[in-house]
Amino acid sequence: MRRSSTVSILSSTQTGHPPITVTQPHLPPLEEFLPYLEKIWNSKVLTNGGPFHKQFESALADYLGVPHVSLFTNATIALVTALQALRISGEVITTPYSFVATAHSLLWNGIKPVFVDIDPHTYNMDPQKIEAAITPNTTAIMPVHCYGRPCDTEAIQRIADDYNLKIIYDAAHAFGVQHHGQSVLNAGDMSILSFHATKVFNTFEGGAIICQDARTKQHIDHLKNFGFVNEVTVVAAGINGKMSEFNAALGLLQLKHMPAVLERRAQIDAIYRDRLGQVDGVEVPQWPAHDRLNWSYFPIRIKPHFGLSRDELYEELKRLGIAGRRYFYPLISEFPMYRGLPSAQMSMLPHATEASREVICLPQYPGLQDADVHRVCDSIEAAATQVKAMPLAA
Ligand code: T4K
Repeated sequence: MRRSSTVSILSSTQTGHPPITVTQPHLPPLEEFLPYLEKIWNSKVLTNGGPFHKQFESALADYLGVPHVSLFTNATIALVTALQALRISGEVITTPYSFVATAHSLLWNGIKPVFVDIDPHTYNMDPQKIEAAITPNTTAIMPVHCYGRPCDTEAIQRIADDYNLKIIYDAAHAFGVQHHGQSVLNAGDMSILSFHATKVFNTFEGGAIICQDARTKQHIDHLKNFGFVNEVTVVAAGINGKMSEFNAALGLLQLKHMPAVLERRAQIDAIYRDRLGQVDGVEVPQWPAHDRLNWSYFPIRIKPHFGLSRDELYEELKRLGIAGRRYFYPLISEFPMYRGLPSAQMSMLPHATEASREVICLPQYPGLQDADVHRVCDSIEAAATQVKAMPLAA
């Protein structure tokens, strides 16, 4: 039985607190970046594989523990290019519980996405659902390490080996994540990172493809530069996916700040977990103990006995000046360009559908103060307490 109305608490202007956004980019002190800018201004090398691009590529490979990195202008163009590099066609098995760029990269290559359901606890593609979705047209699997939590890479690799399929991981959320002691970015044939402003590690806009051999990297590097090999030779119908010197210089500097950024994110995660783990009807994420995570998101699940629906809580927090985000609602499979696909039917995707109706990601970024985190927790607790004190509707 439902309560008679939703709670109505004070708005953020009434509470006198500044609004809290779901995320905020980490930026190094401006004075630390100025010497990098001076070098760019003096050299006038702005793009096309300049010195910062080279340095950042190599520093990033070391930092991440991967053999080869190709920098890109963003993750979406990197996903599109990775599919080109591996000459993927036909059908690709993927998840509906992600940002639209995952599936859009398939459509941009004329590939048919085939959605399979997620594991309700990890939010990642359920490997047990993959085999049944394979047809003679299947050429690859595109899983997502959702919220930075590693997929079951071993199970996915076994299936790919059995059916001779490629694996391209959308690792947009998985910067720096380690699975069983090594970079999760080394799983599969390629992994794609995003350095967008809203990500754990940002270069304003940016992205990268991680691959395992030098020849493949060279091919990717040709593809991201229109297919040019030299001044007069074009070997493929490539695209312009290059990262500029500005973004590469910023990335180089941002790497130095990553230990502090990750430490702060872990602290915020611990406060949320401690406080909200006690709230009836709220499920906090159970991160795997054997993996090193990046605490990129804090997704909580609002169960029916919380008293408010996820959307009611989302609106209530918004009124209080706290921006949670419903990543990932709607599902990719609900958008008009996908919903006609047989694999997009909700009855085939019960766990993804339920998660998209119950999950809200709470503010999580290194600039968030402890008091802000407690304010978010207080607001969630107060909403639950107040709604439970209300009379039941007849
Ligand atoms: N694959 C996956 C699994 C992805 O999640 C993404 C991107 C991609 C691929 C594609 O990567 P890129 O091609 O973008 O490299 C954001 C991002 O735009 C998007 O990059 C991200 N996933 C997605 C999950 O989230 P919104 O709609 O949340 O962005 P927005 O503009 O509403 O920003 C959220 C909050 O962040 C703002 O309220 C304030 C703060 N913010 C944002 C920006 C852009 C800032 O403080 N400064 C900023 O510059 O999409």
